[in-house]
Amino acid sequence: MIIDDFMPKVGESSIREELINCLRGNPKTLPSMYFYDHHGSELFETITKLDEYYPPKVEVPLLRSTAQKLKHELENCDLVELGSGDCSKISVFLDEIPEEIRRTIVYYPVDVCKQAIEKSACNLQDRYPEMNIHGITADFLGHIEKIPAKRRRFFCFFGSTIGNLTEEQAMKFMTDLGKVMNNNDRLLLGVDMVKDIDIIEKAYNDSQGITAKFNKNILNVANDHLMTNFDPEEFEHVAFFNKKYSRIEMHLKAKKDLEVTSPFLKNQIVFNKGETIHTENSHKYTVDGINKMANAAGLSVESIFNDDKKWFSLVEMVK
Ligand code: AVJ
Repeated sequence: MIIDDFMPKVGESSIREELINCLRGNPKTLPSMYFYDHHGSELFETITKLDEYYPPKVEVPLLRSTAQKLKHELENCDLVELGSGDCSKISVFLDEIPEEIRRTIVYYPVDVCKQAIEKSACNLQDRYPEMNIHGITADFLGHIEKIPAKRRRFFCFFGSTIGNLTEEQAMKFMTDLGKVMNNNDRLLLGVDMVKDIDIIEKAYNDSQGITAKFNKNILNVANDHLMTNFDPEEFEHVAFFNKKYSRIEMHLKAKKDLEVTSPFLKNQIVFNKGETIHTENSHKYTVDGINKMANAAGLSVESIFNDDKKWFSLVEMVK
């Protein structure tokens, strides 16, 4: 098992600059990629087990049935999973693949969280001793070219992580991915579909407050990088469906007037009571939107695999 690390480290100025720019913006933002430090990745794992957070409940059975249908496409492939997280999704998928086929696969989990890659690659190696694993810690938006291209590749991008990107970012991501893909490379893309707004909003406002903790934890991550003095408890978790953009937005709302300082900043960051930091978008798609993304990437949609209610789609695209 190999792990390559391409992520910038805590203390690197590129991260500080990005975060400072975001917090100086109007409106203030923080990139959702920064949710996933060690603690944030664990909180997200807890979210995936909540009753209200429906996406994994729908996606997991869909992964099983889809793997059954696509297993022969995986023979002698490099299986590249973008945003592999705890690798729970790919194990559902791989469980359906016969051992003789798994033996011919090299699995490349790609994730921003080094701890997640290390832990999950080890677990996976125990579960599938016959399979080769090569972990990569990278931000797949910036480092897509770091992914080896020696053999035919089967890209997986599950969990509707693509939903975190704005339409413009998603188009750029798909275009970049389309460019690095070779003929006959495949992509299996998980997207959360538009549905009843109540159901969507409940998924991001769970009754146990885990999503609130997850949202607020991004302030601890900012504190780690910027040595700021954010107190997460001085902010309120806000999540709602924005119809215009067909997305859930998560924000952190200042409960009172606040000033935040950092040794890397000349001036404080000032918050008026009620002011928010926009921390995440989670887009919900239509079939139309899916086709637009495929077109942007120069890929053709082979199949769209759905659950009965059409809450979630696994989209198979081929170059
Ligand atoms: C991991 C990006 C798919 O957008 O639903 C869960 C992250 N945010 N609850 C999502 C998340 C709040 C999740 N993704």
